[in-house]
Amino acid sequence: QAVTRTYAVTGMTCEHCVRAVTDELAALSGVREVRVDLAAGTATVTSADPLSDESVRAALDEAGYELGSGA
Ligand code: 9UX
Repeated sequence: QAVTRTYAVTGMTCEHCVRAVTDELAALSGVREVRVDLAAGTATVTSADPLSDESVRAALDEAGYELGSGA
């Protein structure tokens, strides 16, 4: 039973950012699919189990971006 959630991501401004965010989130345990929308500033993640906000925040921070509020 996969879980899909959309996160607001602050700081993405180009396609390289999209790649960096996608790769970091894809590396999290249990993640099956990541779709990043540059224009919307969001990342939609499908995972086997719900991800903790802390792990998502840490992954984004690792890539140089921030977990925003909302979305
Ligand atoms: Mo280029 Mo996207 O520095 O941050 S990777 S704008």
